[in-house]
Amino acid sequence: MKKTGIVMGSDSDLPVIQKTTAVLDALEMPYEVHVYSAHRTPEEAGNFAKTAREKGFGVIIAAAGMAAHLAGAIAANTTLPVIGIPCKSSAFDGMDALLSTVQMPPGIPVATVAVNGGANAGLLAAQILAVEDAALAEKLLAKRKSDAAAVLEKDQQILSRLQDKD
Ligand code: RP5
Repeated sequence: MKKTGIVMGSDSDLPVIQKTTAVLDALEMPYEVHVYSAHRTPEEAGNFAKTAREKGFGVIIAAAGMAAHLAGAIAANTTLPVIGIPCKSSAFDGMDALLSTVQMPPGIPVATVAVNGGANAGLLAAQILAVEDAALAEKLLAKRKSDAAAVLEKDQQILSRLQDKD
């Protein structure tokens, strides 16, 4: 299976990325995590993107907050699919990072997930790689089924709790 590259702009973004790695661990997907910033270490971020395909990566997840140019800067340097996670910082509730990540100009796409959407970034990476990987697609299907079963279980619990009050 191809690796998932994960890049965060700062180690302060780690709590968001831990949601991503939890998903990838559960799906037994190989990944590599780096701290590279579009602004503080632009050369390292660019080099990672430029060499990612030959190093066996199939998709890259980039998480950053504030003026979040990391996902776009990574995408500018590779034709691998890039998933952007806008991270919430103290100002603007993450709207700054959301707009910086999602508003890419035509030609350089970034598939942007929700603010702090680390789990969905992992799932989207899995779905991209599962296009060519039937075993991974099966695992995704099994997860959907168990997630749905958990919701229906909660439905029953709420139903009986409210009925008990009557
Ligand atoms: C961004 O600036 C990082 O992705 C982080 O979300 C934000 C703040 O970085 P630190 O000052 O915590 O290193 O580049």
